[in-house]
Amino acid sequence: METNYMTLTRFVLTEQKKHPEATGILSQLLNAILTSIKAVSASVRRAGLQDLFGVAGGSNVSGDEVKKLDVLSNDLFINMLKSSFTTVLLVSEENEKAIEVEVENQGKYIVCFDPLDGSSNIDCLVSIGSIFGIYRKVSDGPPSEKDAFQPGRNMVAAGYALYGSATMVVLSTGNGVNGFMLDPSIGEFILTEKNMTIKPRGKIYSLNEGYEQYWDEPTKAYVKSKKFPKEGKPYGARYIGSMVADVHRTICYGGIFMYPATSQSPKGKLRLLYECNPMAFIVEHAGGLATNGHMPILDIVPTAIHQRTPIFLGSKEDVQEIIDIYKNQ
Ligand code: P6P
Repeated sequence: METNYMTLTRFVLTEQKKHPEATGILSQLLNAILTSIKAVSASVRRAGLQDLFGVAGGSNVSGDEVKKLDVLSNDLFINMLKSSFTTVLLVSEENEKAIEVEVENQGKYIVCFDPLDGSSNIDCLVSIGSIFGIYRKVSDGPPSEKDAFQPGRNMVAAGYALYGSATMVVLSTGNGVNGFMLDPSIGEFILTEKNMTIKPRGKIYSLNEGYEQYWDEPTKAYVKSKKFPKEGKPYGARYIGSMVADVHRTICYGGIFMYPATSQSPKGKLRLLYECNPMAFIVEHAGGLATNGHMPILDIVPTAIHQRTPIFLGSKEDVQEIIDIYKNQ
């Protein structure tokens, strides 16, 4: 039996000790997020037995059907974040408006999150996930959604939970990327993937091929070059249709994940604040790149909390290729 666990909590506290000015509030906030993730994980794993599948009725701002697990996950994140006394504003995919935390509960952090991403995959047991990004409030006075209009590069931390064959949290507080596997026997996330890095080039491209007729020209040219390379073997194609699973595979194996602009969705489908920014933060800190084709995702200044962006992320050399195609178009 292990007697010296490197739990996520201990890891974050150890990191915090390196910064004398740290107040420990971020650790308190991350613990609230971890508690939400543990509860979501438990619910995801018993959904079928507890009749949590199925449509809860209504739809969220993305127009997706809202499933019971979505609602439960969103309530968990909101309640745990508000009651951690560390947050002042919350932006959730499930809530049309930003949530201003009650004055008596306010702290200094803003959290943008997708409590359960990939929900269309819930009923067929494909891996789904939670995604979050954390900022400091930089303005004076009462909070408003404008406090969330910060470029992703301002984030102090970002992470995702993957509810797959195991439950894993991948986290960056700005100093590398680390992976923690949930050990259900002790209810703790244990460090299992230290200093995760993306190889400079992979052999996999990932996007929804069904929309080929709608892709913009750079995406068409890039994908064609992966299928019919001038030399060497073609890349393999992998697409799960659950962003957290597709991005996690890209970090682990290398290659590129894409959700480009299409004629049907000129801004792409994925949301900047709580899907693309956190994933871009993690991928960059793992040595990869994340772009909208023209500029780094993390440099985009938001103007709306649910705005979408095209995204290409993954291995540096793979992503640079499509950046160059956009540059030369
Ligand atoms: P499409 C899932 O609904 C999601 O929001 C992301 O997790 C995923 O990457 C994307 O949409 C899949 O979209 O259009 O390929 O089904």
